Amino acid sequence: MNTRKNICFIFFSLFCSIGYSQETNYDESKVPNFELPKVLLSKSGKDVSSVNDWENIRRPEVLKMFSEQMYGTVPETEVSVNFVVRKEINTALSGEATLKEIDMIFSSKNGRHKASLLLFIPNGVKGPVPMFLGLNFYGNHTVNPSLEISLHQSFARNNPNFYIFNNRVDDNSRGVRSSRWPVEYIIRQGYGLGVIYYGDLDPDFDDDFQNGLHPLFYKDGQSRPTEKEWGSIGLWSWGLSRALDYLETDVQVDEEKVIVFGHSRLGKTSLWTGVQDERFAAAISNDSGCGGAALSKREFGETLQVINNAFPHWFNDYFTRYNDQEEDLPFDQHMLISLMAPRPVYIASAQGDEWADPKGEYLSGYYAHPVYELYNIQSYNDPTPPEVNEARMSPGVSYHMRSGNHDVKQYDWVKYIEFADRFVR
Ligand code: GTR
Repeated sequence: MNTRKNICFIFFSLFCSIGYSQETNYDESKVPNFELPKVLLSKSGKDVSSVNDWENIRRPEVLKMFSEQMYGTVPETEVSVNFVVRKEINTALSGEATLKEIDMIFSSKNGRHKASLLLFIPNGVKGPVPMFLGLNFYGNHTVNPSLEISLHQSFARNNPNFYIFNNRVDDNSRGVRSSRWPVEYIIRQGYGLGVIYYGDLDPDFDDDFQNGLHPLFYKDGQSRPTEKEWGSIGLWSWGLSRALDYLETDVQVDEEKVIVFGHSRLGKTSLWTGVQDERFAAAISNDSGCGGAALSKREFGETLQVINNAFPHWFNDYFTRYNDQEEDLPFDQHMLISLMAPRPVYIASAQGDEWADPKGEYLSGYYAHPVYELYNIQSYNDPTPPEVNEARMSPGVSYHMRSGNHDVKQYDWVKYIEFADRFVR
Protein backbone atom coordinates (compact mmCIF):
# COMPACT_ATOMS: atom_id res chain seq x y z
CA MET A 1 0.00 0.00 0.00
CA ASN A 2 1.40 3.44 -0.82
CA THR A 3 1.28 6.20 1.78
CA ARG A 4 -1.81 7.88 0.31
CA LYS A 5 -3.75 4.62 0.26
CA ASN A 6 -2.54 3.92 3.76
CA ILE A 7 -3.88 7.24 5.04
CA CYS A 8 -7.21 6.65 3.26
CA PHE A 9 -7.42 3.22 4.83
CA ILE A 10 -6.79 4.62 8.31
CA PHE A 11 -9.52 7.23 7.83
CA PHE A 12 -11.93 4.62 6.50
CA SER A 13 -11.29 2.31 9.47
CA LEU A 14 -11.71 5.20 11.87
CA PHE A 15 -14.98 6.13 10.22
CA CYS A 16 -16.26 2.55 10.54
CA SER A 17 -15.02 2.10 14.06
CA ILE A 18 -17.04 5.04 15.33
CA GLY A 19 -20.00 3.22 13.99
CA TYR A 20 -21.05 4.93 10.80
CA SER A 21 -20.12 2.44 8.13
CA GLN A 22 -20.08 3.75 4.58
CA GLU A 23 -21.92 0.64 3.55
CA THR A 24 -25.19 1.58 5.19
CA ASN A 25 -27.92 0.16 3.03
CA TYR A 26 -30.78 2.42 1.98
CA ASP A 27 -31.75 0.35 -1.04
CA GLU A 28 -34.81 -1.87 -0.64
CA SER A 29 -33.55 -4.21 -3.37
CA LYS A 30 -30.44 -4.92 -1.27
CA VAL A 31 -32.35 -6.05 1.81
CA PRO A 32 -31.18 -9.65 2.33
CA ASN A 33 -33.60 -12.55 2.12
CA PHE A 34 -34.42 -13.35 5.68
CA GLU A 35 -36.77 -15.50 7.62
CA LEU A 36 -38.25 -14.12 10.80
CA PRO A 37 -38.39 -16.46 13.78
CA LYS A 38 -41.99 -17.51 14.32
CA VAL A 39 -43.42 -15.75 17.29
CA LEU A 40 -46.01 -18.46 17.89
CA LEU A 41 -43.69 -21.47 17.71
CA SER A 42 -42.20 -22.50 21.02
CA LYS A 43 -38.60 -23.64 21.41
CA SER A 44 -39.80 -27.22 21.82
CA GLY A 45 -41.60 -27.00 18.47
CA LYS A 46 -45.11 -26.51 19.83
CA ASP A 47 -47.53 -24.33 17.85
CA VAL A 48 -48.89 -21.80 20.28
CA SER A 49 -52.58 -21.27 19.62
CA SER A 50 -54.06 -20.17 22.93
CA VAL A 51 -53.60 -17.24 25.29
CA ASN A 52 -52.77 -19.77 27.96
CA ASP A 53 -49.84 -21.27 26.02
CA TRP A 54 -48.69 -17.82 24.97
CA GLU A 55 -48.67 -16.50 28.52
CA ASN A 56 -47.24 -19.59 30.16
CA ILE A 57 -44.86 -21.00 27.57
CA ARG A 58 -43.96 -18.75 24.69
CA ARG A 59 -44.13 -15.27 26.19
CA PRO A 60 -41.70 -16.14 29.02
CA GLU A 61 -39.36 -17.76 26.47
CA VAL A 62 -39.35 -14.70 24.23
CA LEU A 63 -38.97 -12.28 27.14
CA LYS A 64 -36.01 -14.29 28.39
CA MET A 65 -34.28 -14.10 25.01
CA PHE A 66 -34.56 -10.30 24.88
CA SER A 67 -33.46 -10.05 28.45
CA GLU A 68 -30.45 -12.39 28.31
CA GLN A 69 -29.29 -11.70 24.78
CA MET A 70 -30.03 -8.05 24.13
CA TYR A 71 -31.16 -5.50 26.73
CA GLY A 72 -29.68 -7.45 29.64
CA THR A 73 -30.93 -8.94 32.86
CA VAL A 74 -31.61 -6.89 36.00
CA PRO A 75 -29.22 -7.89 38.81
CA GLU A 76 -30.85 -9.34 41.90
CA THR A 77 -29.00 -7.03 44.30
CA GLU A 78 -31.23 -5.24 46.76
CA VAL A 79 -31.52 -1.55 45.85
CA SER A 80 -34.10 0.44 47.78
CA VAL A 81 -35.93 3.47 46.43
CA ASN A 82 -37.38 6.25 48.55
CA PHE A 83 -39.57 8.97 47.16
CA VAL A 84 -39.57 12.47 48.59
CA VAL A 85 -41.99 15.01 47.18
CA ARG A 86 -39.64 17.98 47.22
CA LYS A 87 -41.76 20.55 45.45
CA GLU A 88 -45.47 20.99 44.79
CA ILE A 89 -46.75 24.14 43.09
CA ASN A 90 -50.40 24.23 42.12
CA THR A 91 -50.21 27.42 40.07
CA ALA A 92 -47.81 26.18 37.39
CA LEU A 93 -48.41 26.91 33.68
CA SER A 94 -50.47 30.02 34.50
CA GLY A 95 -52.56 28.04 36.94
CA GLU A 96 -53.40 25.25 34.52
CA ALA A 97 -51.30 22.59 36.20
CA THR A 98 -49.77 21.35 39.39
CA LEU A 99 -46.04 20.87 39.15
CA LYS A 100 -44.38 18.36 41.40
CA GLU A 101 -40.78 17.31 41.77
CA ILE A 102 -40.12 14.00 43.42
CA ASP A 103 -36.65 12.93 44.47
CA MET A 104 -36.11 9.29 43.75
CA ILE A 105 -33.40 8.22 46.16
CA PHE A 106 -31.74 4.91 45.36
CA SER A 107 -29.56 3.18 47.93
CA SER A 108 -27.72 -0.07 48.34
CA LYS A 109 -24.75 -1.23 50.39
CA ASN A 110 -22.61 0.41 47.66
CA GLY A 111 -23.96 3.93 48.08
CA ARG A 112 -26.71 6.35 47.16
CA HIS A 113 -27.86 8.05 43.99
CA LYS A 114 -30.62 10.55 43.22
CA ALA A 115 -32.88 11.26 40.24
CA SER A 116 -35.67 13.78 39.91
CA LEU A 117 -39.14 12.97 38.59
CA LEU A 118 -41.02 16.02 37.30
CA LEU A 119 -44.81 15.86 37.05
CA PHE A 120 -47.35 18.17 35.47
CA ILE A 121 -50.89 17.34 36.51
CA PRO A 122 -53.81 19.25 34.99
CA ASN A 123 -55.81 21.33 37.44
CA GLY A 124 -59.57 21.42 37.46
CA VAL A 125 -60.12 17.86 36.26
CA LYS A 126 -62.16 15.41 38.23
CA GLY A 127 -60.48 12.35 39.68
CA PRO A 128 -57.08 10.82 39.00
CA VAL A 129 -55.60 11.55 35.57
CA PRO A 130 -54.09 9.31 32.88
CA MET A 131 -50.42 10.08 32.29
CA PHE A 132 -47.64 9.95 29.78
CA LEU A 133 -44.29 9.07 31.32
CA GLY A 134 -40.96 9.37 29.54
CA LEU A 135 -37.29 10.14 29.74
CA ASN A 136 -35.67 13.22 28.24
CA PHE A 137 -32.22 13.85 26.75
CA TYR A 138 -30.93 17.01 28.44
CA GLY A 139 -32.85 17.63 31.65
CA ASN A 140 -36.34 18.19 32.99
CA HIS A 141 -35.82 21.95 32.71
CA THR A 142 -35.45 21.62 28.92
CA VAL A 143 -38.99 20.28 28.55
CA ASN A 144 -40.67 23.57 29.46
CA PRO A 145 -39.38 27.07 30.24
CA SER A 146 -41.13 27.24 33.67
CA LEU A 147 -38.68 28.74 36.15
CA GLU A 148 -40.08 26.44 38.84
CA ILE A 149 -38.32 23.42 37.32
CA SER A 150 -35.08 22.61 39.12
CA LEU A 151 -31.83 22.27 37.20
CA HIS A 152 -30.03 18.94 37.52
CA GLN A 153 -26.41 18.53 38.58
CA SER A 154 -25.73 15.46 36.43
CA PHE A 155 -23.50 15.08 33.39
CA ALA A 156 -25.15 16.40 30.21
CA ARG A 157 -23.93 16.02 26.66
CA ASN A 158 -22.49 19.26 25.35
CA ASN A 159 -24.69 20.98 22.80
CA PRO A 160 -23.87 24.56 21.80
CA ASN A 161 -27.33 24.93 20.21
CA PHE A 162 -28.79 24.39 23.66
CA TYR A 163 -26.09 26.40 25.46
CA ILE A 164 -24.80 23.29 27.21
CA PHE A 165 -21.04 23.46 27.74
CA ASN A 166 -18.60 21.63 30.01
CA ASN A 167 -21.22 18.92 30.47
CA ARG A 168 -23.24 21.04 32.88
CA VAL A 169 -26.61 22.74 32.43
CA ASP A 170 -27.69 26.19 33.58
CA ASP A 171 -30.64 28.56 33.10
CA ASN A 172 -29.76 29.11 29.44
CA SER A 173 -31.06 25.68 28.47
CA ARG A 174 -34.51 26.13 30.02
CA GLY A 175 -37.22 25.09 27.59
CA VAL A 176 -34.83 24.27 24.73
CA ARG A 177 -36.65 21.02 24.05
CA SER A 178 -40.20 22.33 24.53
CA SER A 179 -41.04 21.64 20.88
CA ARG A 180 -40.75 17.92 21.67
CA TRP A 181 -42.85 18.23 24.82
CA PRO A 182 -45.99 20.31 24.21
CA VAL A 183 -46.80 20.32 27.91
CA GLU A 184 -49.68 22.83 27.74
CA TYR A 185 -51.32 20.88 24.92
CA ILE A 186 -51.04 17.58 26.80
CA ILE A 187 -52.42 19.11 30.00
CA ARG A 188 -55.36 20.67 28.15
CA GLN A 189 -56.30 17.24 26.82
CA GLY A 190 -56.69 16.07 30.42
CA TYR A 191 -53.44 14.11 30.63
CA GLY A 192 -50.62 14.40 33.10
CA LEU A 193 -47.00 14.26 32.04
CA GLY A 194 -44.08 12.77 33.97
CA VAL A 195 -40.46 13.12 32.90
CA ILE A 196 -37.07 12.11 34.19
CA TYR A 197 -33.70 13.18 32.84
CA TYR A 198 -32.10 9.93 31.64
CA GLY A 199 -28.64 11.14 32.67
CA ASP A 200 -29.85 11.24 36.29
CA LEU A 201 -30.21 7.45 36.01
CA ASP A 202 -27.20 6.69 33.85
CA PRO A 203 -25.15 9.22 31.88
CA ASP A 204 -25.22 8.26 28.21
CA PHE A 205 -21.58 7.54 27.46
CA ASP A 206 -19.38 4.51 27.68
CA ASP A 207 -17.42 4.66 30.93
CA ASP A 208 -17.59 0.92 31.58
CA PHE A 209 -20.56 1.45 33.88
CA GLN A 210 -18.75 3.30 36.66
CA ASN A 211 -21.22 6.18 37.01
CA GLY A 212 -25.02 6.37 37.33
CA LEU A 213 -26.98 3.59 38.99
CA HIS A 214 -25.11 0.51 37.73
CA PRO A 215 -22.51 0.48 40.56
CA LEU A 216 -25.26 0.32 43.20
CA PHE A 217 -26.04 -3.15 41.89
CA TYR A 218 -22.52 -4.61 41.96
CA LYS A 219 -21.91 -7.63 44.14
CA ASP A 220 -18.76 -7.69 46.26
CA GLY A 221 -15.79 -7.76 43.94
CA GLN A 222 -17.84 -6.90 40.83
CA SER A 223 -16.86 -3.81 38.85
CA ARG A 224 -19.03 -3.96 35.72
CA PRO A 225 -22.15 -5.81 34.57
CA THR A 226 -21.64 -9.45 33.54
CA GLU A 227 -22.10 -10.56 29.94
CA LYS A 228 -25.84 -11.03 30.30
CA GLU A 229 -26.55 -8.18 32.70
CA TRP A 230 -28.05 -4.91 31.57
CA GLY A 231 -26.57 -1.96 29.77
CA SER A 232 -27.90 1.58 29.85
CA ILE A 233 -31.23 0.91 28.10
CA GLY A 234 -32.05 -1.77 30.67
CA LEU A 235 -31.22 0.60 33.47
CA TRP A 236 -33.19 3.53 32.03
CA SER A 237 -36.18 1.16 31.78
CA TRP A 238 -35.78 0.12 35.38
CA GLY A 239 -35.86 3.79 36.36
CA LEU A 240 -39.16 4.27 34.53
CA SER A 241 -40.65 1.34 36.42
CA ARG A 242 -39.54 2.89 39.70
CA ALA A 243 -41.25 6.13 38.65
CA LEU A 244 -44.40 4.08 38.14
CA ASP A 245 -43.98 2.75 41.70
CA TYR A 246 -44.23 6.36 42.83
CA LEU A 247 -47.18 7.14 40.54
CA GLU A 248 -49.05 4.25 42.14
CA THR A 249 -48.91 6.16 45.41
CA ASP A 250 -50.01 9.53 44.02
CA VAL A 251 -53.76 10.04 44.41
CA GLN A 252 -53.85 12.52 41.54
CA VAL A 253 -52.67 9.86 39.08
CA ASP A 254 -54.61 6.95 37.60
CA GLU A 255 -51.87 4.35 37.86
CA GLU A 256 -53.72 1.99 35.56
CA LYS A 257 -53.51 4.50 32.75
CA VAL A 258 -49.85 5.31 32.54
CA ILE A 259 -48.45 5.25 29.00
CA VAL A 260 -44.71 5.00 28.59
CA PHE A 261 -43.34 7.20 25.82
CA GLY A 262 -39.90 7.68 24.29
CA HIS A 263 -38.08 9.01 21.25
CA SER A 264 -35.18 7.35 19.46
CA ARG A 265 -32.85 5.61 21.95
CA LEU A 266 -35.48 6.46 24.52
CA GLY A 267 -38.11 4.89 22.23
CA LYS A 268 -36.10 1.67 22.36
CA THR A 269 -36.25 2.19 26.11
CA SER A 270 -40.01 2.82 26.22
CA LEU A 271 -40.70 -0.42 24.34
CA TRP A 272 -38.46 -2.47 26.59
CA THR A 273 -40.08 -0.83 29.63
CA GLY A 274 -43.63 -1.54 28.50
CA VAL A 275 -42.73 -5.12 27.65
CA GLN A 276 -41.14 -5.91 30.99
CA ASP A 277 -43.53 -4.03 33.21
CA GLU A 278 -47.10 -5.02 32.46
CA ARG A 279 -48.45 -2.33 34.76
CA PHE A 280 -47.93 0.17 31.91
CA ALA A 281 -51.20 0.55 30.02
CA ALA A 282 -49.48 1.12 26.68
CA ALA A 283 -46.15 2.04 25.07
CA ILE A 284 -45.25 4.60 22.43
CA SER A 285 -42.09 4.31 20.38
CA ASN A 286 -41.26 7.45 18.42
CA ASP A 287 -38.60 6.85 15.72
CA SER A 288 -36.94 4.11 17.80
CA GLY A 289 -35.19 2.38 14.89
CA CYS A 290 -32.50 -0.25 15.32
CA GLY A 291 -32.82 -2.07 18.63
CA GLY A 292 -36.30 -0.54 19.01
CA ALA A 293 -39.17 -1.19 16.63
CA ALA A 294 -37.14 -1.82 13.44
CA LEU A 295 -36.52 -5.38 12.30
CA SER A 296 -32.79 -6.13 12.62
CA LYS A 297 -32.74 -8.82 9.94
CA ARG A 298 -33.58 -6.29 7.22
CA GLU A 299 -30.16 -4.69 7.76
CA PHE A 300 -31.56 -1.43 6.42
CA GLY A 301 -30.16 1.81 7.81
CA GLU A 302 -28.47 1.34 11.16
CA THR A 303 -27.29 -2.25 11.76
CA LEU A 304 -26.39 -4.14 14.92
CA GLN A 305 -22.67 -3.86 14.29
CA VAL A 306 -22.96 -0.13 13.80
CA ILE A 307 -25.09 0.48 16.88
CA ASN A 308 -23.00 -1.77 19.12
CA ASN A 309 -19.78 -0.10 18.00
CA ALA A 310 -21.12 3.41 18.39
CA PHE A 311 -22.95 2.79 21.67
CA PRO A 312 -21.30 -0.20 23.38
CA HIS A 313 -23.10 0.62 26.62
CA TRP A 314 -26.72 0.46 25.40
CA PHE A 315 -27.25 -3.30 25.20
CA ASN A 316 -25.57 -6.15 27.07
CA ASP A 317 -22.25 -7.65 25.99
CA TYR A 318 -23.90 -10.84 24.79
CA PHE A 319 -25.70 -8.92 22.05
CA THR A 320 -22.43 -8.07 20.27
CA ARG A 321 -22.22 -11.67 19.04
CA TYR A 322 -24.92 -10.74 16.51
CA ASN A 323 -22.81 -7.95 15.02
CA ASP A 324 -22.96 -8.54 11.29
CA GLN A 325 -24.62 -11.90 12.09
CA GLU A 326 -28.26 -10.82 12.02
CA GLU A 327 -29.20 -14.12 10.38
CA ASP A 328 -28.22 -15.93 13.60
CA LEU A 329 -30.61 -13.93 15.80
CA PRO A 330 -33.17 -16.31 17.32
CA PHE A 331 -35.57 -13.36 17.69
CA ASP A 332 -36.37 -10.08 16.02
CA GLN A 333 -38.13 -6.89 17.01
CA HIS A 334 -41.61 -8.06 15.92
CA MET A 335 -41.35 -10.36 18.92
CA LEU A 336 -40.67 -7.39 21.17
CA ILE A 337 -43.86 -5.74 19.91
CA SER A 338 -45.73 -9.02 20.45
CA LEU A 339 -44.73 -8.97 24.09
CA MET A 340 -46.86 -5.84 24.52
CA ALA A 341 -50.03 -7.81 23.68
CA PRO A 342 -52.82 -7.50 24.64
CA ARG A 343 -51.95 -3.89 25.53
CA PRO A 344 -51.88 -1.20 22.86
CA VAL A 345 -48.62 -0.02 21.36
CA TYR A 346 -47.91 2.86 18.99
CA ILE A 347 -45.00 2.77 16.55
CA ALA A 348 -44.20 6.06 14.83
CA SER A 349 -41.68 6.73 12.08
CA ALA A 350 -40.57 9.81 10.20
CA GLN A 351 -40.28 9.80 6.44
CA GLY A 352 -36.84 11.38 6.43
CA ASP A 353 -35.52 9.00 9.09
CA GLU A 354 -34.20 6.24 6.86
CA TRP A 355 -31.48 5.49 9.39
CA ALA A 356 -34.25 4.10 11.64
CA ASP A 357 -35.78 2.05 8.78
CA PRO A 358 -39.45 3.21 8.78
CA LYS A 359 -40.53 0.16 6.80
CA GLY A 360 -38.83 -2.18 9.25
CA GLU A 361 -40.55 -0.32 12.09
CA TYR A 362 -43.94 -0.76 10.44
CA LEU A 363 -43.32 -4.43 9.67
CA SER A 364 -42.46 -5.39 13.23
CA GLY A 365 -45.95 -4.17 14.16
CA TYR A 366 -47.41 -6.12 11.30
CA TYR A 367 -45.69 -9.39 12.27
CA ALA A 368 -46.97 -8.99 15.83
CA HIS A 369 -50.63 -9.25 14.79
CA PRO A 370 -50.96 -13.05 15.34
CA VAL A 371 -50.36 -12.55 19.06
CA TYR A 372 -53.03 -9.85 19.32
CA GLU A 373 -55.36 -12.17 17.42
CA LEU A 374 -54.92 -14.81 20.12
CA TYR A 375 -56.57 -12.27 22.41
CA ASN A 376 -59.19 -11.44 19.77
CA ILE A 377 -57.78 -7.97 19.55
CA GLN A 378 -57.67 -6.39 16.16
CA SER A 379 -54.23 -5.19 15.09
CA TYR A 380 -53.11 -4.08 11.67
CA ASN A 381 -52.56 -7.04 9.37
CA ASP A 382 -51.75 -5.31 6.13
CA PRO A 383 -48.07 -5.60 5.11
CA THR A 384 -48.28 -2.29 3.22
CA PRO A 385 -47.78 0.82 5.36
CA PRO A 386 -50.33 3.64 5.26
CA GLU A 387 -49.65 6.86 3.36
CA VAL A 388 -47.40 9.47 4.92
CA ASN A 389 -49.24 11.48 7.61
CA GLU A 390 -52.07 8.97 7.75
CA ALA A 391 -52.26 7.13 11.04
CA ARG A 392 -53.38 3.52 11.09
CA MET A 393 -54.87 2.99 14.52
CA SER A 394 -56.11 -0.23 16.01
CA PRO A 395 -56.75 -1.62 19.48
CA GLY A 396 -53.50 -3.60 19.08
CA VAL A 397 -50.66 -1.89 17.22
CA SER A 398 -51.02 1.62 15.78
CA TYR A 399 -48.65 3.27 13.32
CA HIS A 400 -47.94 6.47 11.46
CA MET A 401 -45.18 7.85 9.34
CA ARG A 402 -44.93 11.60 9.68
CA SER A 403 -43.35 13.75 7.00
CA GLY A 404 -40.10 15.34 8.13
CA ASN A 405 -37.13 14.13 10.06
CA HIS A 406 -36.03 12.26 13.16
CA ASP A 407 -37.79 14.29 15.84
CA VAL A 408 -40.94 14.58 17.94
CA LYS A 409 -43.43 17.03 16.50
CA GLN A 410 -46.86 18.36 17.38
CA TYR A 411 -48.32 15.98 14.78
CA ASP A 412 -46.94 13.01 16.71
CA TRP A 413 -48.48 14.20 19.98
CA VAL A 414 -51.86 14.87 18.36
CA LYS A 415 -51.86 11.23 17.26
CA TYR A 416 -50.66 9.94 20.64
CA ILE A 417 -53.52 11.74 22.39
CA GLU A 418 -55.99 10.35 19.84
CA PHE A 419 -54.53 6.89 20.43
CA ALA A 420 -54.69 7.21 24.23
CA ASP A 421 -58.23 8.61 24.14
CA ARG A 422 -59.34 5.33 22.58
CA PHE A 423 -58.60 3.30 25.68
CA VAL A 424 -58.31 5.61 28.66
CA ARG A 425 -61.67 7.34 28.34
C1 GTR B 1 -28.42 7.63 16.83
C2 GTR B 1 -28.52 6.15 16.94
C3 GTR B 1 -29.94 5.74 16.84
C4 GTR B 1 -30.86 6.57 17.71
C5 GTR B 1 -30.41 8.03 17.83
C6 GTR B 1 -30.98 8.80 19.00
O1 GTR B 1 -27.15 8.11 16.79
O2 GTR B 1 -27.75 5.59 15.91
O3 GTR B 1 -30.09 4.36 17.12
O4 GTR B 1 -31.03 6.00 18.94
O5 GTR B 1 -29.06 8.14 17.96
O6 GTR B 1 -31.23 8.26 20.06
O7 GTR B 1 -31.11 10.01 18.84
